[in-house]
Amino acid sequence: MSPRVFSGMQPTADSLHLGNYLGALVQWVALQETHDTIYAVVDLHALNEHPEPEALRRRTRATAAQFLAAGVDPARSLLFVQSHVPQHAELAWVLGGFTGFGEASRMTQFKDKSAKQGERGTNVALFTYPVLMAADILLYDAEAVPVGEDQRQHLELTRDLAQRVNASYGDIFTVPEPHIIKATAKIYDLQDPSSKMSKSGGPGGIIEILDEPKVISKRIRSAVTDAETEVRFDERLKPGLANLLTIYSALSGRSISDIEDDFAGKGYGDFKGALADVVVEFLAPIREAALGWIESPDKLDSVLADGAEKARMIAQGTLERVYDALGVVRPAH
Ligand code: ATP
Ligand code: LTN
Repeated sequence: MSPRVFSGMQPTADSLHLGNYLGALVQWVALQETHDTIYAVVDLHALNEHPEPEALRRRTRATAAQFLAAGVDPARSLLFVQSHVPQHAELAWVLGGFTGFGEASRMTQFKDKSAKQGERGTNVALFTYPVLMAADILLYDAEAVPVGEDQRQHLELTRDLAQRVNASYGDIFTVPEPHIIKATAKIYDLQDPSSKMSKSGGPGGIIEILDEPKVISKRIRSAVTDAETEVRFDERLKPGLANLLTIYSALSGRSISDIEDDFAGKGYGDFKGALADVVVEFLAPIREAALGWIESPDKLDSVLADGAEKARMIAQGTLERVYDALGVVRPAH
């Protein structure tokens, strides 16, 4: 059997953005060639924000639709919705018993979000979020987890938990490795190139997969750059432009230095115009395919149900291994 991969994304927006796509989804698709791949829409993770029920339903399907449209192939990958496999929540409970309070308190994503939301807006699910993420990964014995740079610390915690359980109870879990591709591990906000492109950022700073072409062009043309005119990759001095060059290179498959050569002697206006064309052309078929899936919810739900059925089998096997090792008595039948 090929080595296993697991990854997930939350259904927290109607559309994924270029950061989600380039940071993770491109790798999800590529890894299908070499790995046994399992991907989930992690809806339980999204519940701590109390989304509108209708929005959560719509976004859960739209997120799966975009995975499929981007090239996740249900004939080669298991694709499912996290809550359809109840073992995720069960294993998360068990792992919670192995997670230090201080350890969880040190997660930067928790620190950032709880600082923003204040004590009253911070719930326990936000705190235990990385433990559920560890359960997602460990249930499938994943060896590699394709994610963006912002998830590195959560993966470190996952590894620590796996090693801790293994040290006490024998060889229970596979210890996963992060699969993070340096060039595209962190795509930045177009309006604020010091923060990552994020669903929770300002609308002007993100490019969504489902955006209309004219919106995409406008966002790229108004992206923040610098006072110079030379198209040159310099992350420190020209972070806005460097981010645009990263996107250009990733979507066109051309090297940064080739692109710099093309625009030698030309200004940022020409460069942004060409980049807008590259992005629009690249995303158009993905958008169309995603809309097709969104318009066929029965077909989509059936793909997700198939995935969940197979995922449950694997997840139950792992959970039984864990319960047996810990001394939890299993039902006789
Ligand atoms: P966002 O910040 O966009 O709301 P999120 O943190 O809620 O994202 P998910 O939707 O659960 O994340 O998963 C997103 C995936 O995309 C993760 O693998 C994450 O590392 C990756 N990702 C998110 N933003 C970026 C970015 N700006 N650059 C690269 N990868 C990213
Ligand atoms: N926490 C991740 C989403 C996520 C995930 C996972 C990623 C939940 N479970 C398991 C990889 C593997 C995020 O990007 N916010």
